[in-house]
Amino acid sequence: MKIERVELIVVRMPLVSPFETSNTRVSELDKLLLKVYAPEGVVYAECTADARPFYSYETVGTAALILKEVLLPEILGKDLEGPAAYVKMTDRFRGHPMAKAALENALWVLSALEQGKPLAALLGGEKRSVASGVSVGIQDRAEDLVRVIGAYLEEGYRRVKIKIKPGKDLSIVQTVRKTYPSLPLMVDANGAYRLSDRALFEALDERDLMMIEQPLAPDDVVDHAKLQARIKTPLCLDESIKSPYFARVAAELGACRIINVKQGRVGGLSAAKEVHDVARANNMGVWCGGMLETGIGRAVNVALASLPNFVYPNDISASNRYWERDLVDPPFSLNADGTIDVPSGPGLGVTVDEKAVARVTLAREVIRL
Ligand code: OSB
Ligand code: MG
Repeated sequence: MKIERVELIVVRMPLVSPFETSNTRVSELDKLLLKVYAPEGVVYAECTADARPFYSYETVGTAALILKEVLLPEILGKDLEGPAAYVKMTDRFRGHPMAKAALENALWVLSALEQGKPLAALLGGEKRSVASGVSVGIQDRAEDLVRVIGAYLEEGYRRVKIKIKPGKDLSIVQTVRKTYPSLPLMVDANGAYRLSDRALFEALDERDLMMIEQPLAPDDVVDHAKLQARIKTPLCLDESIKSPYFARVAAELGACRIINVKQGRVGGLSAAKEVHDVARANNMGVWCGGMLETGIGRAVNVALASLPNFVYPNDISASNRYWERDLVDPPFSLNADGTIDVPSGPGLGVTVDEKAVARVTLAREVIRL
């Protein structure tokens, strides 16, 4: 395959409701999309970076810059064998996993088109549908949270993840548990605590949670191991697992028992597959995390989650949980059994709705040789 040119498109998507985590609250999201032109076809990819560096240091701006000045000049106009060759060529550039991943996504989709296969099949996916959970942001009042969760449960979601932060943690979990005693429930702190907060986690340990996601800061891998040794509830790492190497570190230190896999965070689908494999070799199950993607990124996540060691419900919800109008046709919908179908058509398996993209486009730049 040979990439002839790439359009970098910045879109601004209003969320159906604001989303609050321990470090920010957003009501609209800027996303960087890539429209990639090759002889095999024109494909889209989505970068998982946000407008501002709350989740990771990357932003829409840094990703666009790295793509334009570093990654695209490396491959434009060259004969490329596929994603593996791209990974090899760009491995020597340090950092910027989300920028790297976005372009690698496009190459995977092009390879899938070339071979006439769905992306899931090319990745080694086996499932025809993936279990869907929902990630619920911090709400102003506990009653709001209970009501929001109730509505999602009626739709059929298989598990609920609630965001927590200091001051909105144990009491919130207790309130939710009182209303929904047997709900598959987990919490995500996005790194808001320190090991010195261990009393909180010992209390949460009695609340029958499926797992506690990223309680401590991204760099605190050793402290996660100390915390995991003190509680029976599995820890799940998200931000800390920056690459397949950190999956190994976490396994060897006992820093978690479950990994949230996000292809953007670990530097692409090849690395995400490696994390999946390292976890399996260490008897850890994984699930697919989300970055409030549009349907373009969601299609990639669904394909990834079809791999066999994705054994927990994923942060892959239906399009209408995020957007009034998604960017793909058909949008992703929730089946009655709380699953989402893995697209079976070649490539991404969904069509990008270019009119919908045009309506939310803020900026567009063509990069060519
Ligand atoms: O920590 O998993 C996270 C969204 C943005 C940034 C970080 C996270 C999240 C979510 C949302 O939890 C998951 C989704 O896309 O549904
Ligand atoms: Mg998380």
